[in-house]
Amino acid sequence: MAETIILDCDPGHDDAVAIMLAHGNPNIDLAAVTTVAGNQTLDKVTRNALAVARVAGIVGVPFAAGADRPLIRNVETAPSIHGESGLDGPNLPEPAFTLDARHAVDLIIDTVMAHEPGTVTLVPTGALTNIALAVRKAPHIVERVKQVVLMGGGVHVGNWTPVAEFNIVIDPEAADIVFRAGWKVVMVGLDLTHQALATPEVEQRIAAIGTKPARFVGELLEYFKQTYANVAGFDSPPVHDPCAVAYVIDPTIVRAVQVPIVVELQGAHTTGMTVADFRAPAPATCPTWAAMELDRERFWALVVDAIERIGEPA
Ligand SMILES: [Ca+2]
Repeated sequence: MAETIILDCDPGHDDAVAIMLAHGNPNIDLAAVTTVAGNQTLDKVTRNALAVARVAGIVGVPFAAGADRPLIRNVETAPSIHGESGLDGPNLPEPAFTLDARHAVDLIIDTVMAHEPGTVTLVPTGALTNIALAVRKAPHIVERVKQVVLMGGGVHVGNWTPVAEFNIVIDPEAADIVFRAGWKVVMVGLDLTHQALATPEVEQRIAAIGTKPARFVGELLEYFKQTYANVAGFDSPPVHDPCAVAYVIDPTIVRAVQVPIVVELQGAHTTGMTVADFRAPAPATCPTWAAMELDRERFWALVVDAIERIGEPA
């Protein structure tokens, strides 16, 4: 049985790989792709999502644009990591189809309600603005969604500030709504995604596939490698977002621990921190989980397999 997901993203180099993993893996039914301002402006990340769809040969999946800014705060983008386009590196093809007419929030709600209860997983890999707005507009989706598997946050490390991760800190109020909604939330944060490094060996395996989509991913990773080296001193870039998709495909690839998590909204130095309480075992009713450890080999095998299955579209 394939797992049905809605991918809410801000492509974004690692988002592009997440889209390809979701599309290429036979155990994922990609029901919708929605976009949110984050790595770049909404117009840019939406255009990028459609470009990736063309490269990967995605047809028949609705794509919709969502929030162009956080709930309260000003727009903050990440050109230092993702470039001026949000997806610098490869040539981006013109979109092959047009956006769904609905706002992303409505597409998310409609898609959840059109499926059986407990069958749709939300996979946000950007700011949580659209998901928070969906919770406010249609609170009944909370009990209908199977789980939220999000890339964001972290327990022991930040990236945009010393203690906060980009997706959370650019819209912490939205993250707070999502973490406190009551549904199961799996936080695939930096503790885990910093283990998903696109090493030279990984780059070689992707290059060896030899298709256009593989070359596209290779060019993305090459650009991402340079910016991560310049900005953060990484030898190889962490490919965050597909880790959340991989968890949905096979949860045994990720070791996740049940732990209460809250989002800091007031701190002078800690706004956007995801505060995990490890003082005692989590109560059985605790809805939040933190991903801690990645089976690197099986993760990259999934990514390589998905790109191989996509074949030669574009
Ligand atoms: Ca992202």
